[in-house]
Amino acid sequence: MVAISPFLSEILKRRGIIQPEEQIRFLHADLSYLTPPFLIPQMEKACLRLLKAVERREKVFIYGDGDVDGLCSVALLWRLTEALELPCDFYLTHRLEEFEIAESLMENLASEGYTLLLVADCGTSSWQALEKAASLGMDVIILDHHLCGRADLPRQHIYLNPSMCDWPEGSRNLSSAGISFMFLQGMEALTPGLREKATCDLVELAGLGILGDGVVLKGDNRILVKEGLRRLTTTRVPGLRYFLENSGIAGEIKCRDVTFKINPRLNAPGRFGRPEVALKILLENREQDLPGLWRDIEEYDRKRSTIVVRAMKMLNQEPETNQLVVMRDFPPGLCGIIASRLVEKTGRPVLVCSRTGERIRGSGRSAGGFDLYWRLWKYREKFISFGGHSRAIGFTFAAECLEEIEEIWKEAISDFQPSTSLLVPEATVRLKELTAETVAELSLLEPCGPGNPRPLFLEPEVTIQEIFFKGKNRLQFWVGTESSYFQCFLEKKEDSDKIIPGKSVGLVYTPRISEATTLRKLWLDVKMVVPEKNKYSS
Ligand SMILES: [Mn+2]
Repeated sequence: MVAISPFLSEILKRRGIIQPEEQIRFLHADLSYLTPPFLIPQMEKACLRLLKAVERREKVFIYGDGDVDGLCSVALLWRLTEALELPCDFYLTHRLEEFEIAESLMENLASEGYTLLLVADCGTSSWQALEKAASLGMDVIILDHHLCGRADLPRQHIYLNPSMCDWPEGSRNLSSAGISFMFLQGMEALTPGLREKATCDLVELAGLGILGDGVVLKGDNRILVKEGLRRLTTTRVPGLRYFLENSGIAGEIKCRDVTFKINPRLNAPGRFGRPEVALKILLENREQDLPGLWRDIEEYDRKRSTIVVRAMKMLNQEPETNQLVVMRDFPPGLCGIIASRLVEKTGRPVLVCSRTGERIRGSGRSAGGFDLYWRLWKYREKFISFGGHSRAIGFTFAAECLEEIEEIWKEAISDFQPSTSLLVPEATVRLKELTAETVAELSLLEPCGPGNPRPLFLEPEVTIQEIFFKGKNRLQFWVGTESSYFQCFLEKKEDSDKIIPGKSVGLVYTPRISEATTLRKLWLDVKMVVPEKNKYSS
């Protein structure tokens, strides 16, 4: 195993990864370091139940959410049932129309002879449907990470949900696609020959789902994303291969390729109530059908992009008010995107809604450590539907309740303190201490994301040499130390007038190695310009 430099070791220690063996494990973990599936509560029971279905040739139904995490979960479960040769069908929830699983669906499924349901990325809060299923003699395995809020869920079902009981440390933040992958691993351990049917090769689907939900990239999540990205380049999922070839992704695949190029496209059809289009491309094995599916996805994605750009333009002209936005007849599936954009802009929790007739549907996104779900949970009776988790919620309420909801929201966010923690550098690192080797080694921290951020350092005093590019949103300049020069990128418009050649400033920055040329050059992504040392500390 490669030794870790003192520089990187210090970074890990500050992040709470202290022992040398812990550090090596963190940096070099592969699938063999995942939590063993049967340490997860109820996992063995869930696997044995599915095995029983195989023995009895039961009809199995898969029900899942239509976002990337849900789609990837369903794709994993579908390929599993296929490999097990189980008769199976699926349904994706159209989040425009329904929030909870309909009780009537349970009746239909029972009358069609289904005896086992696999529910992914939803279902924990659908207690009425779960009770109905139990009363009809159907078993349900729920693979979900959403919060429950009830202690009296029907006991005959199997709940694979880290928010409901004590899961091993590394597995606690798994999204549903991660939980589904663990389920596959469990099934493989109990089913001779299953691994050879290539179900274990689907870690890339787990990785996409985890990135789609923005859960913390620690423990099993980080391992699944890291391995998923690595294996994506050689994926055996034909639709994903087609995706990569057509979305301009080449070379080593990074989190941002998934976050900006793959996942938005997979999410797009679902935002207009057609998530099955995206699922089809993940399940399709016939190469000749892929171009048509891809064209459909691209069309939904363009439509999404046009509507979002137009809405943001409109909202940017409005004065910032109480962070509750109501638009008329806006596609409800796009409210979440608008909310996320507003959170990025304002740093505050936001609710974005669409009013159609007498109903208002919407999505909320949180900021800082604000627990959106629990803050509004006590008012859930005011909503027709309400669900989600600490960082994101979805809801519907009657238009006549708008004023009341506005009051509730105002009250809920009244003590919110916007956090600036994103821009607090984790250490002072002088530019003269940086070498291409140490910066290259930082890439071992990847994949970075929530819970495992890219390193952010402070250079307290450096002289600006020259500005060499000034664009609308971007400024590029040189800074110099006694021994070397660094090329800097600044993306924060407000800071651009602080960049004056000859002036000394402090920089909050993330170093990286240039990927554009074969020459290994050190670049700095400058996140903030601060007054130089003396003025900064006074
Ligand atoms: Mn999810």
